[in-house]
Amino acid sequence: MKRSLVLVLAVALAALMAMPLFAGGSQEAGKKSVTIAFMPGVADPFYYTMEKGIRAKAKALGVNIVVGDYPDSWGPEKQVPNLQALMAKGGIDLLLIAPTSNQALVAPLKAISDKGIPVITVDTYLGDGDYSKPSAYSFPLAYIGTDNKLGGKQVAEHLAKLIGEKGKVYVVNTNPDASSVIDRGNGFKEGIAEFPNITLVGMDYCMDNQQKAMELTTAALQKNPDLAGIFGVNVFSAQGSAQAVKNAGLAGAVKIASWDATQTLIDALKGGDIDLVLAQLPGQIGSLGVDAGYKYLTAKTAPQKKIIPGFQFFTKDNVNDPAMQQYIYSK
Ligand code: T6T
Repeated sequence: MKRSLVLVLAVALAALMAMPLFAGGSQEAGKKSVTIAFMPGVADPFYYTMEKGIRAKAKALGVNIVVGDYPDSWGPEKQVPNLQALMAKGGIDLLLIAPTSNQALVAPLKAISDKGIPVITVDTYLGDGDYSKPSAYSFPLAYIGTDNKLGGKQVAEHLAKLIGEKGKVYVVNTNPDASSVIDRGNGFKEGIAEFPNITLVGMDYCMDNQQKAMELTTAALQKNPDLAGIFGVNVFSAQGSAQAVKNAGLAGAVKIASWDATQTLIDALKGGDIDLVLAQLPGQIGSLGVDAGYKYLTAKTAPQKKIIPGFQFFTKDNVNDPAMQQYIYSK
């Protein structure tokens, strides 16, 4: 080979090495820089903890993260404008979102997906959550979240034991179109149906408002003075129902099963005001979301359509165990 040709090749190679794809910096050689957006459902400790998991995984992988403004109440009317403001920032390669309605978020998310930005739903899903069959809502790459139906069923079994497998129970749900809480309610109904001496006297919707949850529970207690147990399906419904039971002077007498391991609910469990807390794994859900998104963007590896992390139960017997403390949501 002529010396001049060798020189040209050497210069070309040096130029190639200087290109961003091959550059060192914060990215490992050969890895593309990607940006993943996160749109939470509402401002609460569950999603704050999920964001922590997202950020930790992103740091490990060298992924950029942008987070939408946390809606101050639950529902598409608050979430969709925040989502649109988030996407308007531009430069987003993939979206992680907890849709606050299994119907109303289909069109806004389809529009994002159609623009070439893949969507993964975390915590909640669209439609019936089966993204593997053709449908108007099957475009997300995956659903990553708790098996809420299984959790609801197990909560029913725990609550049944707590009330001696007999008496009246009542459920404070949040919204009739959010997949997570629909499944919790259905799982609970299924679980409680296994106990012939237990009657489910009602399931009401507080629209994820703690004050409303308190009022609904107060009314249920007035209607059913012999109520034996209550299931509060998430942070605000459980905190509101615990407040109502306490105000009625029935703390400890009416058993309360709750969902979501906020510090407030853990303290209520320690104080004897409630009896059971189901802890989801929001940090893990977030971390798995980033991992799946990153692999899809950088290696075109499609994630499984459903990725289901587990959950844990806090009871008065294990609430102080050192090994359980990691499951308490942060902030
Ligand atoms: O229970 C979580 C979440 O799983 C649900 O979808 C909505 O409510 C929470 O964020 C708790 O407030």
